[in-house]
Amino acid sequence: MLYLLDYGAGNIQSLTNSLERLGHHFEWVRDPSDIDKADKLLFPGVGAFDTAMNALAQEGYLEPLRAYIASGRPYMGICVGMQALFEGSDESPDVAGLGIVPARVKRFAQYDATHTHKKAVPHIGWSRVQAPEGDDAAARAFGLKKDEWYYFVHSYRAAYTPELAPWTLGTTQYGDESYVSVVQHHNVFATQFHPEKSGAAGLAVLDGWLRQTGPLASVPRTFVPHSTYALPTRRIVACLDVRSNDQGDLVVTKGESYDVRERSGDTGGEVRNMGKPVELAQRYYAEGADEVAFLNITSFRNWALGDQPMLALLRVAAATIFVPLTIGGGIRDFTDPDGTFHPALDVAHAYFRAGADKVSIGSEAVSAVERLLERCAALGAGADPGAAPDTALTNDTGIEQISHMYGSQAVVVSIDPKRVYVDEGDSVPPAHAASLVRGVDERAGREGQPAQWWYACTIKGGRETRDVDVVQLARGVERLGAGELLINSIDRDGSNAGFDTQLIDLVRGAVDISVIASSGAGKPAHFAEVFEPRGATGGASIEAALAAGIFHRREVSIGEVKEALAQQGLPVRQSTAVEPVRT
Ligand code: 1PR
Repeated sequence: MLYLLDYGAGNIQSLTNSLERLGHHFEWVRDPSDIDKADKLLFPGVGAFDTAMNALAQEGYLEPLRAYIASGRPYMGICVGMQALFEGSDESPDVAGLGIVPARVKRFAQYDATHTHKKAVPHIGWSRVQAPEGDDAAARAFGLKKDEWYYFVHSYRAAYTPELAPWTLGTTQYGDESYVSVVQHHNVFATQFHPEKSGAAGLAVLDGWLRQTGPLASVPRTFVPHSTYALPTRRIVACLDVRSNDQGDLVVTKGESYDVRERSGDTGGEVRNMGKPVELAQRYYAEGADEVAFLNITSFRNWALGDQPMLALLRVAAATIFVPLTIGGGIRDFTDPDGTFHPALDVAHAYFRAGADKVSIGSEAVSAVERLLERCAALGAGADPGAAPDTALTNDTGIEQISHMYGSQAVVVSIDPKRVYVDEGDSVPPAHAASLVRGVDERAGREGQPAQWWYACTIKGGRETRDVDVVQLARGVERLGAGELLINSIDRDGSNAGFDTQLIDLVRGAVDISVIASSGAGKPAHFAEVFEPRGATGGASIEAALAAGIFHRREVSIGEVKEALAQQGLPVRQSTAVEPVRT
């Protein structure tokens, strides 16, 4: 019998969905004594290292887990479930790991050894796994393929060293760092990547491990250093803006500058209906989307958890889509009319339990940075929330609480900026000078003229503009613990005119975390353009680009976008893997 170890944090729904899809039955470990009943044990760790290890200790699982592994029965760990095998992690220096693999896990470096290339940390994306020389047979036995891409989300890694060679079945390169991405030694198998989120290629790995019936012939593994510089693929995200239409049905809609009502014709005035959310998302998964995002665009009106159809939609989508799912809208603290307080963490928790891998926070992030700026001012710390002192962090925001519980990679902040033009005679508010750019005017009647503007952040789907600029917001939420930024543009939304590269470059240059460009994609060349590293960003590229309208209207396919990027020499995920047949 296969047992799953759930310590109560993190999204394990995706994994259970994968196992069900593959037809493998499992039981939950509910008590330390269950561990001894297992013939196979799977530990899908998600979140922070200390959260996982402390939970294992508190529940009394540590010793039974060590005894289980020592007994020679098969163990598979995923992500933190792999890192738990090590002696410890710099993520929580005072917390010990299981001590089975003789090394420590350390944080990725932001720069390469020569300090010329900068990479985002966390590492979020699809990368390859290389099997050690001469050990291809073992890799194949576990369903691993060297020309496939697997989905990673982590800030900490075990560096690939000669001491770890006997433990290493796969290595992955992030920038100039080569790390252990698959551990395999006797009965222990573990992946740093998420097989349950790696499409058909990942399901093949899960299935491969589950189908192992005995120990593999052991091949001596020698250390082969890697010297290439490699980044993950550029990700293409399909986005579905979801809301109820005037008939009360949940539909995918699409706006122009956030106005989602039809402007003319028989349906003039109605909410634009682009299709059914789950069906569209399944189509994008089949067409090769690297990620799917659902944004509940009217949830600012009510409490998100009052919106049960959104949760139902997410559950159904997660049961059939095996790439990362992000859900946004309404993730904020809320007080019921009866006075009951619900923290944003509760909303996130419900979304993770329903199958989300990341949550996206919009309006609440602006309020969080406004409060951070107030605390910085009170402490005399200036107007850059990215440089806020520790004493300004009070752990009372959803961003901080969710990222502590689930890891920063699970927290995306969705920014809805709007250009504020600074015409001759006007001056830029000094606090927003960092977000000032110069370029050509796009306002009706002034197109093409030289202009300057800054980017103000908005809330409630662009309905209210706040006195926080995009650089302050980006740096503030990074300081609070967000792992990724989704940069929309109200000016470009639905325009097909291309991404606002000045906006994207501004943000890329201001933060070290992963950046997703959004709004305005009209043709494949727009993606190639936004991924181009430019001087303004210190030579760094962004990690992902998102589109909605062109995909919904079938004007451009995800395959065409990836083809254009591949022609440009950029790595993209083009999988040939076939889902394993259900048993
Ligand atoms: O503020 O935490 O409740 O989150 C609300 C979320 O809903 C935010 O992420 C916000 O961006 C989003 N949202 C709110 N109103 C709208 C609207 O359109 N009326 N959608 C909205 C934002 C932007 C993208 C869009 C891209 C690409 N939509 O989702 O898909 O612009 O479009 P394109 O490729 O067609 O140009 P909270």
